[in-house]
Amino acid sequence: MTDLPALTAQALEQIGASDSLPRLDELRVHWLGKKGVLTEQLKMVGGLGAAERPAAGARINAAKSELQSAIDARRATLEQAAVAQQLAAGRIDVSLPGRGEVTGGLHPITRLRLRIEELFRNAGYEVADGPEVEDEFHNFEALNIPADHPARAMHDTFYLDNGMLLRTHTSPVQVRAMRERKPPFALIAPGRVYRCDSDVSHSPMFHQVEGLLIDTDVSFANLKSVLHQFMEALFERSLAMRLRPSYFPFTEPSAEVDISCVLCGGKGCRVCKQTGWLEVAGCGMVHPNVFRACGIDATRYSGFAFGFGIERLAMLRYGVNDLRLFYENDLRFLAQFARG
Ligand code: 2NM
Repeated sequence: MTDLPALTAQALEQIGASDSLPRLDELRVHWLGKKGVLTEQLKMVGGLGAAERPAAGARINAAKSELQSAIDARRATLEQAAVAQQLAAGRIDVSLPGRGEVTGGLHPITRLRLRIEELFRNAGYEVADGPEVEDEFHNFEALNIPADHPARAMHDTFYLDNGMLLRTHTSPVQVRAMRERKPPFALIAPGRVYRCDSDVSHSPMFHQVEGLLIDTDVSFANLKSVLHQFMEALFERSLAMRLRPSYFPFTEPSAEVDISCVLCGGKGCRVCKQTGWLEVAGCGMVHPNVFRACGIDATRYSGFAFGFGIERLAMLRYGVNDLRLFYENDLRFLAQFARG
């Protein structure tokens, strides 16, 4: 028989030096497997004399269990090391600085709308809204624009299959307010409006703010004063303002509102086409026919109304020279309005 202590010592050394679980399993098969070294030794015991057999068998079995214990211990060590390595690989250093989050921002049109709403709220106006899908009565009829009126064609209306339409202005919000409330009241109606019109300076959808104030003894001078104060508050500077006679079916008299050019101060530039003036709104005294359609006593009450486009004012306020930038949602453009 081979020198059992020497074999055992060799096996223990190999087991202690094994550096992986597959390698350890190879060793187990080699030493303890069905055809392993110690199993072969055990088979040879049968060839010994009867006196030697029990002691020889016992020695080999003791050696086998010593190797099995060594393998089990080594396996535990290797498995622990593997877990430790996995944990180390997945370790997160919580003391590292974060990646930082990019904060979003409000769209410039939204920002300007909120500012306009704030200015009018501070002046005692309510902010009202209403449906964008409207009927002919609220968008036209009640506003003194009958079916055969040329102003209907002027409005380039989007009609829907069910006889409804996309509102061409936010005036239907004021119509609903007049029919639901009792004067005196003052409100603005900001929102999206739609016109079948599209080129470099017209979008089929744009944003409007319209205002309406009704009380006894409301005058054209009141209208001019409110608009002038609003324009100066919006642009944060002294401005000249003038009213030019105009025509709207829903107001009489009606006027266009010009302010002195905010880019050149009135000297004349490309934006104001060398006139020194910018047209920024339309306005007028509510037409008696509108009052009648909305159930308001035109002999007792008078009111003024005005309307302007938010995009136009945003272009002037933020120095944007192309309307389309507001609709493309290019982050390089939008990010410039993210804060402040
Ligand atoms: C404008 C110009 C002039 C206007 C009139 C009304 C209503 F419903 F009260 F009659 N709302 N808005 C109005 C008047 C709008 O926009 C250029």
